[in-house]
Amino acid sequence: MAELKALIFDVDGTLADTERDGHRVAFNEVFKQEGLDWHWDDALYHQLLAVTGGKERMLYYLQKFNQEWAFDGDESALKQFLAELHAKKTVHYVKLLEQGKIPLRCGVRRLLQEARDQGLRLAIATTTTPRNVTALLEHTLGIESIDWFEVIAAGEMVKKKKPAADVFTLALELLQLPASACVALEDSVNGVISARDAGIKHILVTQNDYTAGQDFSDATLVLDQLGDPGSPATRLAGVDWQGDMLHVQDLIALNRQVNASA
Ligand code: XBP
Ligand code: MG
Repeated sequence: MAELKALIFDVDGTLADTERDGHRVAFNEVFKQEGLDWHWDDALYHQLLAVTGGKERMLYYLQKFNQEWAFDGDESALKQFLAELHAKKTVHYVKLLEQGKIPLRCGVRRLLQEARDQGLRLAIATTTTPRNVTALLEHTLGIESIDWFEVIAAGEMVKKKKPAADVFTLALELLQLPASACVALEDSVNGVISARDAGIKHILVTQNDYTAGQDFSDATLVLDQLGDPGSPATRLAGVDWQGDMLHVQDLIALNRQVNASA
């Protein structure tokens, strides 16, 4: 039976609540800067999150929520326009991170430290732009933390973004580990599907405001957060779990349980 060897983290919504005060704000800033009358309020953004990836999300917005907007060009010109807009959005987003506007979620720093202390390997499987990941790590945990993660698998490195399995499959390949030796840490149903379809059976969800109510029936355990001293985690669904904080020892025990029942 494969013992737990690595933790594979999603970024947006899992390591940090990056969407509402990060990506959404950066999108709106770039729309304004470029003279577009598009504005994504919180309710609209919640709906737009159905589609992962910033470029794909803008296209979805135009197709579903802003069909009146006219673009003078064919589909490939539109995609080029959105790609340029997206590159500018990344600049705004990284600025927000540099200003320290986006902290890590409760318990993330603690769990990463525990994992490192216990010799577990760390990886990332994310949809977001690699620059966004390194900037988040640098401005929360310090620049050296980028090297804590042996693997950073990102949406742009694969054919299909989440919910497709590609990015988790790539993370497993780069780690050279079987799925049974890894836990995926996610916040959304798209991420759970991606991990599941990559063959990962051990999936821990820490849900957030945007993902509450999604179908997490494929997750092993669903919590509201990882928990820290004075900020306990609450179990919401999945296997039995008791405690105030999710520890590496819990993940090791859960991995055995998941593999034994597979
Ligand atoms: C995250 C995303 C990302 C961000 C924006 O999904 O969907 O698209 O919203 O990042 P997940 P980019 O957490 O499932 O990986 O604008 O760089 O694409
Ligand atoms: Mg996420």
